Amino acid sequence: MSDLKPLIPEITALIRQDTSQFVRAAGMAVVIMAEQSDQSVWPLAQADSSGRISYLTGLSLLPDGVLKAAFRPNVTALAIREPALAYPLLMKLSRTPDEKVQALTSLIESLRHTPEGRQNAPAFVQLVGLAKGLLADVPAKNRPALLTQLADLGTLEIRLMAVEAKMAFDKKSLVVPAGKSVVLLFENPDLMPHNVVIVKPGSAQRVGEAADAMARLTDGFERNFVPDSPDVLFHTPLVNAGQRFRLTFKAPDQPGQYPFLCSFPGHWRVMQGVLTVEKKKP
Ligand SMILES: [Cu+2]
Repeated sequence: MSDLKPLIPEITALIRQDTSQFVRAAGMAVVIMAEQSDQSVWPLAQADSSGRISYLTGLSLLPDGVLKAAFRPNVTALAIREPALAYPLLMKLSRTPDEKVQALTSLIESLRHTPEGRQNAPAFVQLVGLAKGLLADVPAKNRPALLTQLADLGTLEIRLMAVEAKMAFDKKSLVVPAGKSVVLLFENPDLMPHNVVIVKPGSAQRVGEAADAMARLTDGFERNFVPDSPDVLFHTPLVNAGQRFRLTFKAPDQPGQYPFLCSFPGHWRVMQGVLTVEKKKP
């Protein structure tokens, strides 16, 4: 490798001039191998997007080994600006399962912190796909939690529980921004079944009474005691003792006070609360 050393100035000049990404990347790989270090090319990697891309591509061309793994901190540093290239490389440079989990977790974290307005952009969607692909590289025991985080990207998770032997929800009030994707995780540790029915503003009593009337129907239970009514916006099925249900919905665009109630006949009179839909922040 030391035979390459005299060529380094020439190759470095070539990297600076050549507009072909691949030639620049290959040049960087050669220089890194010759120097057993990235000291000459790291400044180029910090200069601009093209430099970052060439550097990351150059690293990926290096034969696997200790040398390559040494650049993990630099790849981490570039990950925010070049996630599509950096994260797969970071996974390859990770030598332990923990490092792999850490790399994928930080990718998912950065996706979670992407402003909502940019979450429909093709680059974002592509990164979500990339993250799903990288799941195969982490230990199986870590996958379910990471997959849930990925599935919930861009969504707000709120939790609601039935209170044991109290005929009540643990919260009287829930707040979500208008138009937001929401996951309502409803847990029922009580001994009897309950559900959550979110209704139009001012319609709690109307829906509650219609639900009570379903007690006389032979199929009321199968229908979860949820009235067939335009007042009902979103609902879980009846959730049995010790069970939980994830209700996914898009919050109404119209801000307001949306009652939520358990529509099991009789329950709604005490078992209810209000979902406040807040005006979206500009
Ligand atoms: Cu109930």
